[in-house]
Amino acid sequence: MRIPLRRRLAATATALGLTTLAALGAGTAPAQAAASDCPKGYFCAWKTDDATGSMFKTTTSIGTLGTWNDQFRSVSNRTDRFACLHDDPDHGYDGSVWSVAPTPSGTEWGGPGSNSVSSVRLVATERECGGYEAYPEWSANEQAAAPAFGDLNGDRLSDVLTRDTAGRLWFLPGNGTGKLVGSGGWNAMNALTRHGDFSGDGREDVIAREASTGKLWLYRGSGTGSVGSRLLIGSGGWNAMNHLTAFGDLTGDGRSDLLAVEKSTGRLWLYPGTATGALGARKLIGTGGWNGLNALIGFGDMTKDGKADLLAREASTGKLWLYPGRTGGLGSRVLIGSGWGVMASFLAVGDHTGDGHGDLVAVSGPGYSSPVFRGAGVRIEYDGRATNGFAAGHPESDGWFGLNGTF
Ligand SMILES: [Ca+2]
Ligand SMILES: [Ca+2]
Ligand SMILES: [Ca+2]
Ligand SMILES: [Ca+2]
Repeated sequence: MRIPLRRRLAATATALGLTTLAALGAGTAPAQAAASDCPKGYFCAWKTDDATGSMFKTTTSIGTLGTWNDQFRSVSNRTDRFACLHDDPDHGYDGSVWSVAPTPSGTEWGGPGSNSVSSVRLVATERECGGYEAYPEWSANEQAAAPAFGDLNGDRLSDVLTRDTAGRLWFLPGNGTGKLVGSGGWNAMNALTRHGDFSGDGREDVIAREASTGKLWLYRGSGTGSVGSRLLIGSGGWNAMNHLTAFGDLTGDGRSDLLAVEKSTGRLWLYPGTATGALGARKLIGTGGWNGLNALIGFGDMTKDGKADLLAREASTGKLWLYPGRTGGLGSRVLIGSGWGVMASFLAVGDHTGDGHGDLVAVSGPGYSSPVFRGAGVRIEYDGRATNGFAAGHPESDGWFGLNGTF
């Protein structure tokens, strides 16, 4: 239960609504017998190692603990949020911070056992215990040379959408901030993809697969980074597919199309977008072997022929391949580079550097190492070249950990 945070950012503590000492006193319960006495919805702590005796409890963040300062030895978190236990008062970051995962329906308990906790903060995601926002920082370098791919709000700056572990959706316009565009429930989706316009209004849209039903939903982009009402575009069966990839227009009708790999056969299917926003009859564009590729990236036009292209990573080799778009299908693949196996995910960000070439962002997995950063959660930018492929990557941030999908 004692979880040291991997990363901590000094001097960025965000003071939330802190309760007063008086409220703390009101939350202090009389002597209790067991950890199970911690009520659902509360964070509780005890001065003993076995969760017995006098019990502290709270449903809100608390900046100073009064008589409970430096007293916590065992804790139970029956809220639905992470409890951040700060050695500093007022949720400071000079000392250690522990995060305790939510176990709202359980009676698990454990402890810092440190007699060092001086303030408690309840937050939606573990990242926030470390002083980070729930979303990662995203900076769009330059306006794209042309209105393009990767831009949800039409300002020619590449945007990112990210889902946090609490199931919220954030729009990152590229100035380091995040705007909440989905207040919850997105964890019901087990695939998220965007790129290109499916609804026919010229704005980028989001496609999501509902895990429990295998239904496919189109969330129409509003043009401001948020998504509007959803439209059912697949009535079921989509859990049989892998690597759902909103791609851009492959059929040549100006509407974005969807690619997906059939898990049972390794076939690659093209689902054409139509005038109604629904998907047309699917077309086989890859006869097999696509299960050997463990990342598909709808990249936009790398080859500069006006047709969207696909990048795909080969699982066994870590090689990245370019599959150039042809009208209605894909051409022969071209090797882009090796060593990509260490990356956890990819993000096509359009022309992020303003030179007319599409760029790629990768987020590292645990095996990553560079002179600047190492480990999982490093954002690495790869600038597109005039010819196919990318310049050497440059790591930009190590704050892309503990997320739940960026796309
Ligand atoms: Ca934008
Ligand atoms: Ca649209
Ligand atoms: Ca199309
Ligand atoms: Ca192309």
